[in-house]
Amino acid sequence: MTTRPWIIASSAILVLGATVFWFTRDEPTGSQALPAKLQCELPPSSADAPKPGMVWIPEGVFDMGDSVYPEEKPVRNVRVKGFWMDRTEVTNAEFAAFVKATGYVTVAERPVNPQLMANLPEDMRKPGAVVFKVPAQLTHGDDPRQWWQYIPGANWKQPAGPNSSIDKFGQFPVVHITYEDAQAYARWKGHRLPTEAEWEWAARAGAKALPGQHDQHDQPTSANTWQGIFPMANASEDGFAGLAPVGCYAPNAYGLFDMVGNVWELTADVFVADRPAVSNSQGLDPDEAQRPPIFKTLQPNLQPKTRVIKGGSFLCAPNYCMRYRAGSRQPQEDDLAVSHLGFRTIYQP
Ligand SMILES: [Ca+2]
Ligand SMILES: [Ca+2]
Repeated sequence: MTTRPWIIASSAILVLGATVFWFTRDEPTGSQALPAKLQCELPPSSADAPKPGMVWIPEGVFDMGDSVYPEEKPVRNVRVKGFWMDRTEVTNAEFAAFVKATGYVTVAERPVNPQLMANLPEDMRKPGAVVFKVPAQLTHGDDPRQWWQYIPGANWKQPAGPNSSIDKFGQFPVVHITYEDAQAYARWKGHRLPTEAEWEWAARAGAKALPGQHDQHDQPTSANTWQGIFPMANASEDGFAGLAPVGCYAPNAYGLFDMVGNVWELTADVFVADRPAVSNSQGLDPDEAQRPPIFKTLQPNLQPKTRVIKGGSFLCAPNYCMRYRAGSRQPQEDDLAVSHLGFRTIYQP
């Protein structure tokens, strides 16, 4: 039984600062159109990969962090050891195989415990998830409740609610996955979630120093983001208004697809807004990638409430959420299922 400690989703969503859009049988725009593609062709998997679809991320040292939003600072020098990483976001087909093999039930499918959240609105006491919909109009400023809706019955199998389906979307990234769900999948695979440092190093793909000053022109041209004024005008110049199948855009230099854009990706790290610099006297922290995912300062029985998510989503636009970068980060409630969030795993022999 989940507790949903995110209080009336709106506050959580406000923190998210970005949002989701999803194809449904009854598309948010009223259209019945399917996405431009249902699958994109991936190159052959590397012959030396221990498991199909993973690529090697070599060890290295880099300047982690960025300077666009306060939570990305301070930039600091970090060392990461090598690991294998899923070259794509985990897909619906992959997650379905896990559920079929284990009978796993995701957090968004489980009953909510109303005793722990007495102030929850009635419909939020039903299992469900938060789904992005393009608002018909904006009448309440930038209140994100205008484009996010809690939909009872929404979950990974029916991402927009009971009238939606993933029947044709096996190669799309799975969404409405919480930290617990992602951990369960990773354990089943014999993998784990990346730390923030591992994820960011992999996304940089060997670029050790930060790029220069950021501005709106940094929006990537080969990634699934939002072109236009969020949340009303989406020009879809990248080919997709909503989610894209995995692997439709050029991979980075390590062979990783969609690290930036498409879905945000969960990491193992607890989100700390005022994280300390981790440099030692040599200017780097050799243990950054080896730190346990849960900070040692937490009380044994205190469950962390938020994790770091990385890379931005198809909802990130220049006017809202310029987080289509390796160094961007946001907090994500542990038991909040949302339609712009997925994950990928790593394997360290
Ligand atoms: Ca797009
Ligand atoms: Ca992504």
